Amino acid sequence: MKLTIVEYPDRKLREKSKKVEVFDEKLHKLLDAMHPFMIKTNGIGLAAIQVAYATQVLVLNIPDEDGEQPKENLLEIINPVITSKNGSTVYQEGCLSVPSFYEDIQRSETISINYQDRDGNTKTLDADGLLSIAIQHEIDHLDGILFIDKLSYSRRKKFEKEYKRMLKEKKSSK
Ligand code: QAP
Ligand code: CO
Repeated sequence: MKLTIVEYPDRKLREKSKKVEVFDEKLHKLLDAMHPFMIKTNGIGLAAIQVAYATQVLVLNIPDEDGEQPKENLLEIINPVITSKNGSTVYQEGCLSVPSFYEDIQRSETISINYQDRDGNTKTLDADGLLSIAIQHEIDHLDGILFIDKLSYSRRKKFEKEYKRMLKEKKSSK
């Protein structure tokens, strides 16, 4: 299964992802392709819509203290629902779909979620730190929301200018 990244300003990223109803081979193939794709592209989190599949599927692999991303730490999250959130934290976020741009974003510090695993089993997870931030970032993707949507008006304008220049340079170097 060959995957390609969908990049801003592609309108595909604004689609609302559909709930997974069948936990079959097709889903497993998608999950099995998303993880190596995420690692290869230097990601720590990836939503299916970022590779053009509008389904509520996320993979997350938060680096450990040594910066490694062993497969044992891989989290596959399907149909997530946030059941509680607490506190507030700021982190400099990026996104594979918005390459080379990073900005401070405010989110809840801790969250609890309900979700399903690849076999449809229901799970709960309490997350804090970078995992909590990453899950919130990825769940936003399922609703068609990008981290740049959370910037102030002036920072968003600065982003649009920088990003457009970057896209132009990319094109002219092709
Ligand atoms: C979402 O982001 C996230 O610009 C995952 O050139 C971000 O994996 C969760 C990436 C911050 C928590 C905190 C971005 C790779 C990867 C780039 C990513 C780039 C190459 C972003
Ligand atoms: Co993202």
